[in-house]
Amino acid sequence: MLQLVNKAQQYAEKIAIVDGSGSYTFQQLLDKSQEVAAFLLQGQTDLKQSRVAFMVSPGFNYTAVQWGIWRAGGIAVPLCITYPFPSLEYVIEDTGAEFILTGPEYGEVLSPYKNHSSKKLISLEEIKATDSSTLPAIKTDRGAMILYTSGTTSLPKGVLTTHDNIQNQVSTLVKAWQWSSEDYTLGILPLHHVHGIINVMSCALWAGATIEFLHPFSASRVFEIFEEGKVNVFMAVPTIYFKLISQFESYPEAHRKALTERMQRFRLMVSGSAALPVSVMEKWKTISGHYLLERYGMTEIGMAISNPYSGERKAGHIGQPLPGVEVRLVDENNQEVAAGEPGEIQIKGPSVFKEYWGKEEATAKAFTEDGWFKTGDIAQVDEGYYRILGRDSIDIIKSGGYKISALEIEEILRKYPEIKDCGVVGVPDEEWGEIVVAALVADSSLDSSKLNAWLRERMPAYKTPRKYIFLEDLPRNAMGKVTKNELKKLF
Ligand code: MLC
Ligand code: AMP
Repeated sequence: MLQLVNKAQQYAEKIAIVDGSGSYTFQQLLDKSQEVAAFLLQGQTDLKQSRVAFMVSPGFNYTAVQWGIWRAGGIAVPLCITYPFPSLEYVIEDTGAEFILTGPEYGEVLSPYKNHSSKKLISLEEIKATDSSTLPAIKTDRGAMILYTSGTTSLPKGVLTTHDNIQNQVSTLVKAWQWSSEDYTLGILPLHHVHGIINVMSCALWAGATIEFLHPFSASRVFEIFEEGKVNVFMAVPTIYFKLISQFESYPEAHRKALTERMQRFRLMVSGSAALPVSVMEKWKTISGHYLLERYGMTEIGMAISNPYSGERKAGHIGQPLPGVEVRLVDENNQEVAAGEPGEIQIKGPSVFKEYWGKEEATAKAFTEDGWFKTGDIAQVDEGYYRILGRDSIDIIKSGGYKISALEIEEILRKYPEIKDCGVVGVPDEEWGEIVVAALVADSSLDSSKLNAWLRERMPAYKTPRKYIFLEDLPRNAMGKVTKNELKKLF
């Protein structure tokens, strides 16, 4: 990803980042990331792909730390800033991170790592300008980043991408969506997933554009920033568009009119990470004048399929393969399906990740023998435009744009003393896409608010079940396997 750093020199005096603490030029980003890199190296010549976990709020410091890790030769492992300790510990231990960098507000949650025998917990405040050491030359086939994704196994998997992978993911989008140094975007998405890191932050910086971070997300603040008149590119998940629509509808007419006029001047508005309901798309068109550009991607592949920047965008469709991305639809035997028939999306190309960190078997299972990555998403092509029909696993839930594993939640629920058995599913929800719900076989003494409090110490809010039902037994098939489709109907 070092091309990103090199490109920054071209825009040295331009504003790269705006956050709650001020505005920062590309030169300041280069200087601060150099400082972070020199501090991490401590006299070594290269971190040699050591994992560096970091828990930093979206903003200038986040980016400087990420670039600093890359420039020192490390692998960047961004931690979700809303995770409770057990979820952070899983990522830190699974990656074998040697360094953990933390913003001052996260020192407390990470304090169990203070004075650790093999991991260095470093507060950002400790990083001071050192006599800069020479930074290593880094081959772009080396590992750059590990992002965690939930899947069909109970434990999340670390997705390792190389600098080459990320460079391809970013440069493809910059070209396809015509990013330029004139652009100004708003960063509201979490920075431990590709949507926020690649599509918004890295594309903006690659093009020499400015990114303003807003954290935490607030629909009214988004509109206030829009009103300032600088933003011209905006990307979000469908849940955010839903929340913005509700906010917009609460304003008096004159305010709505002024906002609409402002948004009509934007260059581009994009939706992705989950299916965009046609109703949301249509309402947004009325409000903003924009026909949202919907695209499809995944942590393992970056963006793969997109509606066109110029040309017809089709509601309910994800578009066509991006340049450099090979896409095919196959049946259960990995045979390509006939035109118009549904099949699993499989992907090949330089954007596709290297491996699941430390999980050789899972990596092998994720690819066909001839090297196609199996997404697990089912689609069909209508008049040249791909349309998502569903997923091959009922255990994967998408809520608020986050991918959630039902199995992971069940495993944690089963550890609760009063729960004997459980089944977790996702049920459709207008705002969140799906919400997580759980059927419990439990002692009658179980108090669900106590259970919720217990869960919140073990998983972030977005994974916790929103509804419970209590059953004598879970519905099962003749083999004794829980029939999740039956379970869904019970909600
Ligand atoms: C939070 N809440 C939920 C929820 N998440 N309720 C139901 N389902 C969920 N999933 C509840 C909280 O408990 C809380 O209620 C209230 O909503 C506000 O919580 P919050 O955490 O403050 O939420 P908010 O900041 O409003 O978050 C909403 C959001 C967030 C949409 C901004 O979910 C988000 O940033 N989503 C984006 C995720 C993302 O970037 N995915 C991309 C993955 S990459 P209470 O009652 O407890 O106070 C990928 C590849 C690709 O998918 O193609 O891009
Ligand atoms: P993640 O693993 O969090 O990166 O999520 C990737 C998944 O999000 C994909 O496998 C799809 O199931 C889903 N997804 C992404 N974009 C879209 C979209 N535009 N429409 C429907 N699903 C999407």
